Amino acid sequence: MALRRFPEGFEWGAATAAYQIEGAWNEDGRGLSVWDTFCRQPGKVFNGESGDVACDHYHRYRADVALMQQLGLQTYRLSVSWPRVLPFGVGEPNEKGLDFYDRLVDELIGAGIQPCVTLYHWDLPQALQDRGGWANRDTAQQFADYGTVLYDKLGDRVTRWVTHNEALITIAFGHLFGVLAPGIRDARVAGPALHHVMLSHGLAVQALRAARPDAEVGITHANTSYEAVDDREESLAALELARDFNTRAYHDPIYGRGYPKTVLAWYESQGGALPIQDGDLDVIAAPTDFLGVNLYSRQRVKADPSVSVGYRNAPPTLPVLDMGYEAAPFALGDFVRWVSAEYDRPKIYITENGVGDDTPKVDGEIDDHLRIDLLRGFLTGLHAAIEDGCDVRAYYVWSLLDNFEWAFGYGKRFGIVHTDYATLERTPKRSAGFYSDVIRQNAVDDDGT
Ligand code: GCO
Repeated sequence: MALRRFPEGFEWGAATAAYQIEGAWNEDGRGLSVWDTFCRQPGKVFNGESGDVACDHYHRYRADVALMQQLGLQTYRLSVSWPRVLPFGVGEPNEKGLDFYDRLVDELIGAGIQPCVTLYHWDLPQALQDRGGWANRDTAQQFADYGTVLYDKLGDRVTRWVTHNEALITIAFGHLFGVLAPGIRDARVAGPALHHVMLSHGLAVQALRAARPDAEVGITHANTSYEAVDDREESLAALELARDFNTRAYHDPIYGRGYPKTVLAWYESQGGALPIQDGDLDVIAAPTDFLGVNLYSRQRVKADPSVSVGYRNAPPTLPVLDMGYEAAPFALGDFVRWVSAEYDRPKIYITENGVGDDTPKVDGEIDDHLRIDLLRGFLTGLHAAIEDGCDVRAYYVWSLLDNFEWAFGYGKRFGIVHTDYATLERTPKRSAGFYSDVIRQNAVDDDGT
C-alpha cells in the first residue's frame, strides 16, 4: 500500500479525560462532581459503575507518561478535574489538587510530550450544580475564574488550551435527553445552559489572553458528518437542520455568526429561550487560535415534520459498531472538508477520533485489527482532506487507555492500550504498534479507498 505522508511538523498525540481515567475521587481534597453524583443514582450507569477508581491515573501517572513516551507520542490531551482544583467550584484552590496537575505537566514535558489541557470535560463541581449549574449565568464567570487558576499555575509550561469538550453533549445528553450527568431532561433548562456554556468559553478565552498572551486556545466540539438520505429538497433541508442543531449551534457563535435562527426558535418554542444579553455574542466570538474536532462516524438524516426539530436520523446502511454508530472512516475527511469550507479554513486539531472495540486480551495480546483498519481509514481520509487544502495540524487518538465510558461504564474500550480493571495493568494493543509506526513515519499506509 502507498504511504500517505502528513505535512512536516504534523503532531501526533492521544487524548483522555480526568473523570474517565484519574480515579482518586475523594482523595487529597477533591470535591464532588456531577459525575460522582450521577453514578450513584441507580440505573444511570451500566453495572452501576463509576469513575471512583477508573484507571487510577492519579497515582499511576508517571508510568502512564513513560508509556506515552514509549509509544512516541508528541503531544497529550488531558482534562483537569474542576472539583479537584476548586472543590466547591469557586474560592480558594485546593493546593494538593493543583499539585497533581503541576507534577503531571512536568512529567510530560520531561518526556518531551507537549500537554494540551482541556478545562472542562463534563465534570462540573456538584456545588455549582446545586446552584443551577450551567443554567445559572454565574457559572460562566466562575468557569473563567477557574481557568485563571490553571493559567496562573500551569501556563508557564502549558501553551495549548481547550476550553470546552463537546458542549453539544453537555447540553443534549446532559440537559435534554438526561442520559449523562447532570441527568436533566428539560429544554427550559437546556436553552439557558447552552448559552452559558458558550458564554463561559468566551470569558475563559478573555481570561487566558490576559494571563498568558502567548498561549493558544480553542474549543473542541462533538461532530458527526451528516448526510441526506437522498437529494430530494426535503432531505437536503433536513440535512441543514441536523447541521444547525448539532454543529452550527456550537460553531457559528464562535465565529461571530450568533446562533442559527432555527435553534433560537426551537428553544423559544420549548420555553427555553436562550438568555442572550447585550455583548454576550461578542464575548463568545473572542478570536480563537484553533478549532478542536472530535468525530467518530457519519449520520444519514431524513425529513420528519412530525418531530419538533423537523428531521430524524435514518437507519444505518453500513456495518454498525459496538457503540451503535456506523463504521464510516471516510466521515473524518468529509467533515473536515465541510467545516473548513463553512468557517473559512480554521486551523484544526483533531482532538478525538478512535474506535470502540472490545477485542479481549488472549495470551497477553490484544489483536484489535478492527481498530487498526478503521484508524487507517480515518487517517487516509484526513490526509486527503489536508491534500485538498484543509489546515489540520495535529491528531489525538481517543484514547490512550481503555477507560470509563460514561453511561456505558467500563463496557466499551477505546484505548490503544488495554486496561485490566482488576489489576490496573496496562497492555499496549496491536493498534498501539500501528499508531507508533504512523508517528515514526509521519505517514499512514493508504487503505486503498
Ligand atoms: C466523547 C467524549 C469522550 C468519549 C469518547 C468515546 O467524545 O464522547 O469526549 O469522553 O469517551 O468520545 O465515546
